[in-house]
Amino acid sequence: MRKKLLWLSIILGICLMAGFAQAGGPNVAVVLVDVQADFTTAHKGSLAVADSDQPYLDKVTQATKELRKKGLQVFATQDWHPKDHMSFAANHQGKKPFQAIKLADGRTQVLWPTHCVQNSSGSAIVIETSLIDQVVQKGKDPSYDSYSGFKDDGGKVTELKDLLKKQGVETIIVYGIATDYCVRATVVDGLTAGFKVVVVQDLCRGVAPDTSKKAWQEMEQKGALIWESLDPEKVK
Ligand code: VGL
Ligand code: ZN
Repeated sequence: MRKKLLWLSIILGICLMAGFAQAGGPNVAVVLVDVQADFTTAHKGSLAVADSDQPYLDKVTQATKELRKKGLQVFATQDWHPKDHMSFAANHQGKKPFQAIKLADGRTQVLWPTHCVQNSSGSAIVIETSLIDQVVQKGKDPSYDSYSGFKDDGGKVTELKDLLKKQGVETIIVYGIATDYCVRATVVDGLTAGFKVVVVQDLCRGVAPDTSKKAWQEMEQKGALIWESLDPEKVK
């Protein structure tokens, strides 16, 4: 009798350990970052990042379908700027896109081409919207940029953390655009908020190789798990 109990606990232990190596169950959700027309070459976006062609979008769609099949909820962030947003170079006399400026409070702000203007075609999410359970919009305040899906640079939070916590989510699987800006910031804030974070490398695209490389290092160093590609088998 004792021996049976011992074997049972050993088997249970092995199952638990195998479980820890995976991400899965109802406590796992997808956070899809800014897969929007303006960030993709597929849609001739104003701020299109490299390799964001239709095959990339198809790969994101396929991965998202597989994760939904596993029962995961899909949350999508959407960059959603007013026309007079401070991150647009066009709103700063004599400044050019991709130039960095110093703000009055000493922070650095990269200026961008006008992108993801609220209700414009460029702001549209470009994978089937039926794959998405909830959209979280960000960057709505003209005075602050918001790379993170969780909060803007002024510290104002979005509803993302509460939505995830309310669903009992403990682990988020993150992918999208751009690796070095919105993916990086969302991953870092997700970790700070106490989520276990997995980032899927080949489902992300970055603005520039050097900043993307740094972003991967930072995300890993801060505790994110980097998966080179999505293996649905690793997700229960
Ligand atoms: C993003 C630059 C400006 C992003 C958003 O989605 O990474 N990058 N706004
Ligand atoms: Zn933006």
